[in-house]
Amino acid sequence: SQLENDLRRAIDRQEFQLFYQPIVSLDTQNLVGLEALVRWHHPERGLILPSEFVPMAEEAGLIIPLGGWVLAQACRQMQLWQQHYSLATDLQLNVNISSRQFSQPNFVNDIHAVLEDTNLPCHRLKLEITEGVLMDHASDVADKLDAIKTLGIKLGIDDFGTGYSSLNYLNAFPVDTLKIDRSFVGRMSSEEGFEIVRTIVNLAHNLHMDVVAEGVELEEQAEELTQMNCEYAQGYLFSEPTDTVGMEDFLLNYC
Ligand code: G
Ligand code: G
Ligand code: MN
Ligand code: NA
Repeated sequence: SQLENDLRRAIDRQEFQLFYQPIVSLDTQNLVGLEALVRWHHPERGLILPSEFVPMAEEAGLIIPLGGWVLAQACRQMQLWQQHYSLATDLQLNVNISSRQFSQPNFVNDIHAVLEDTNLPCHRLKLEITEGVLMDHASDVADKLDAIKTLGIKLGIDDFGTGYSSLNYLNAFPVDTLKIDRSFVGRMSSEEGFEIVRTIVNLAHNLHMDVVAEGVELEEQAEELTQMNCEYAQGYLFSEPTDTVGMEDFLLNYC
């Protein structure tokens, strides 16, 4: 398609941009990390969101170079911010990884090389993968996850609850964090929705994982999540995803 051709050229033409969204501690309200979210500025169509082009980039294999660009760009930006704002705590950098990226034979080495190039310590990076990656029957999934763990890179499961994880898989792999999908957080005002969120938080804690609630928009949700001992939250209540300039304003309030 035309859009796929455009996508093919978009990296060289520098049409991609990263937005960042804060992740905060519910207990202290402190900023603990940032999730990098890619945007495409199409020369004719304007801003295109990843829901429109990431699936296409996966299909065409273009997610490999695009994912490499995202990771390097986000690591560099993180280092600049950490130095410039002399932040008291080391912020975590969350980067989304598609299953096609993960299944590359050199996936772990390539990630490690970017971390070495940019000097971002391994423990500062958290890879957000989806449940589908864990459920992939490829024989090297466990080895890759172990190699990531050995390097000290963190792992989070994105959109948790929307996939088809077997709890056995979840327990077998070295996962640090569950991110509760925002569709569940959005239904917390109903009794069933509330119980589903509480059940996921308890599940994570029983498996020694911490929890990020996504899509937190209301003070009431933040309060209920805090009472459930959910550690972290992300959503419009704290900040929308913003470009680097907007993020710098946000960071100033934390210095
Ligand atoms: O903010 P938003 O519309 O951008 O994000 C929509 C979805 O796109 C998210 O679920 C996220 O997982 C995915 N996404 C955003 N940035 C990236 C990226 O750099 N790589 C991959 N693989 N997915 C991304
Ligand atoms: O699937 P992934 O969680 O990585 O995608 C994040 C997506 O969710 C982005 O598209 C982002 O713009 C969107 N998002 C982030 N915070 C909120 C929120 O509080 N409410 C809603 N409705 N969407 C959000
Ligand atoms: Mn994500
Ligand atoms: Na998500």
